[in-house]
Amino acid sequence: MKITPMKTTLKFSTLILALGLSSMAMQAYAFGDADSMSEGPYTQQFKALDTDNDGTLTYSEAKKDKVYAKGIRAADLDNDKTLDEKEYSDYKAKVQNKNTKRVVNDSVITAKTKAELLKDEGFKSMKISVETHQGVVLLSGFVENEAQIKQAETIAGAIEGVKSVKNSLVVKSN
Ligand SMILES: [Ca+2]
Ligand SMILES: [Ca+2]
Repeated sequence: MKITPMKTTLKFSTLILALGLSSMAMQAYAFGDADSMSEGPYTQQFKALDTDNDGTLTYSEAKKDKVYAKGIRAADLDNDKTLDEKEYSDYKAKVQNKNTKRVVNDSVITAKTKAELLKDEGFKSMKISVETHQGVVLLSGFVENEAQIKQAETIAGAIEGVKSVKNSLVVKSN
């Protein structure tokens, strides 16, 4: 007869303990969720733009980020006039990849142009500076004669990815 109430008390306190633990676990989960679990690389930026905090960006919200001022229709894949976080971050990643590629291409163009110029005996002793920005190659420095100026420009213009050549080469005056 004495055992039953003890058991009940034990069960009751176990239940309280279990409830306490599970609510602590839920709180920990909730904190974890807010801090890191759903965070992508663009989550903070997305939240900053979402001024009414409804989880989507209207065109006017998104356009505060200049990346979307031009490309908003391309970003809005389901064409519902708002960007959800996935649409936002996919487009952002795409644009940033493109930018990274462009920078790589510029340095590849510079390296290839220098290599091609060095293959030519006439340019080996010249100090020709090559710079590339967004596919535009700038040649500068001193060469021996007018023909070399043209030749360097032709060589640079033939490199893959070159949009145009700005030729600032000059003939040595001595
Ligand atoms: Ca919004
Ligand atoms: Ca959309």
